[in-house]
Amino acid sequence: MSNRLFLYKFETMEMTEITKENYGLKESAKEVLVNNSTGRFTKPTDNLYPHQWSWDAGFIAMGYAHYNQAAAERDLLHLFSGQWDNGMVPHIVFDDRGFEDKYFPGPSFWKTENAPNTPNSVQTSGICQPPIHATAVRHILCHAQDREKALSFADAIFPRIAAWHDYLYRERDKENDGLVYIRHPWESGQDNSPLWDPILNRMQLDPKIMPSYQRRDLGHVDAAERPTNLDYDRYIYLVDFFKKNSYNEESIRENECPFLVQDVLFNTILAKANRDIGEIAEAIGENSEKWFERADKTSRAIDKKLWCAEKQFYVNFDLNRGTQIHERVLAGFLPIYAGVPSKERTEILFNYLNTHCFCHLDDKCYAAPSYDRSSPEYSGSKYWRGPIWINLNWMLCMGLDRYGYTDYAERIMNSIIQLPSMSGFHEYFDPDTGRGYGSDNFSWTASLLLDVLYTREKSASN
Ligand code: 9WN
Repeated sequence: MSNRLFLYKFETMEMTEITKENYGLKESAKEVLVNNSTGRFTKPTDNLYPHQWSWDAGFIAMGYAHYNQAAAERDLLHLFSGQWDNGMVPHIVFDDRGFEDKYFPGPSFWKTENAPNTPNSVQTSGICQPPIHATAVRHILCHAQDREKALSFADAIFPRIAAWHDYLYRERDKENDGLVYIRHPWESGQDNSPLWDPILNRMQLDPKIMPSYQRRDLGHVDAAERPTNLDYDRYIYLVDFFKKNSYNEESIRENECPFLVQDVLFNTILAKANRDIGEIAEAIGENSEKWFERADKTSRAIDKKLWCAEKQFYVNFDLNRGTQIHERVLAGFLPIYAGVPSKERTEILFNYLNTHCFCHLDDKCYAAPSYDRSSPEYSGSKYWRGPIWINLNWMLCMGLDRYGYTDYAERIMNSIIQLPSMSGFHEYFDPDTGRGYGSDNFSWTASLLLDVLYTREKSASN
């Protein structure tokens, strides 16, 4: 059956047929999570990513929240066991088996144990990822099978999430403008996005000071679907630079870190997470005011400093240059996920989203690609430079729904269900053919699909 026909079939199926078909899909999605679970946490996938990643853990918990609350709580607690004394939640908490032959850079390259602030018994990386965790905890509270248990879990994890957000505002918002910075493309979660090209291209690396290293990712996935070697050199140079600065935020800044960016998506996720931790605070009888104030401050700053009047789009800000970075990536729409823009501004964004540059409803397209298709640098198979990512589309869907673009949100939800059922639980998908790329059996593809299926079922039965 051709992809287009499958899409048509899906859209015209009766609810009962969808439910029947979904049963098998749900079981397959759960199986992906079972197979990726180590018993202590759920890894993103086998081989390519054998450790625990920070924002993955949040997205994975969103699916578990509906049927396996214990696993959702266990995963988040495991992630926070790697939290640093200064509050930072590292982007990787390493499996203690090391797996240096599977993943690079592993613990022996990061050597964070030599830095102050790091946990004693857990090995971690020395950078972070978008703070989706409060949102995941709120999700657990909303869908809890055991409400009492969820409340005591929220109570236990609340101070840790509070310390995490405090870290971001204390260490990463040096201009006190409500926007926190990231200092490595990996911190954005969108590693080789065209967003970073102008900065990475400025980095002239001296081969004499480059550490030698061996990539492991290319042993698992085709090089054409991964970042280039030049990208990797820059990623590794930055890690080495942080290590030489003992992972001390002040000296990283003072020694002229070449990469300091106020990123739209990171700050959007933070704004939403502040609102969510505020709601968690209310549920457990803590003061919520500070969190709602921070949510407002960051939202206002995104809307002001990261809005480009000329392009009519949200864009990143390069702190080293003091200029905006004008790239048309899907993340530029996502402030709608945190309720940042006005209705008028959202209409402008929607009119651009609903074109062939991203995904036009009349095109019967799949979900929205990560990069404007009309850009010369666009590629449907190259990681964060075009393919559909399920997590970005899941956030887009929440945002569209929030502003009343329900037909479009529905279309995206259908694709979140359809793409894995058609092509497997891949890491990313070609926007034109729906073909899966990157690793297979990818956890957040499975867990966010589960979230969509369970949410639909609940709303159908209400
Ligand atoms: C580097 C685990 C992670 C995701 C990121 C994705 C990819 C790592 C890598 O995999 O990044 O952190 O080695 O390529 O870009 O979003 O969290 O799934």
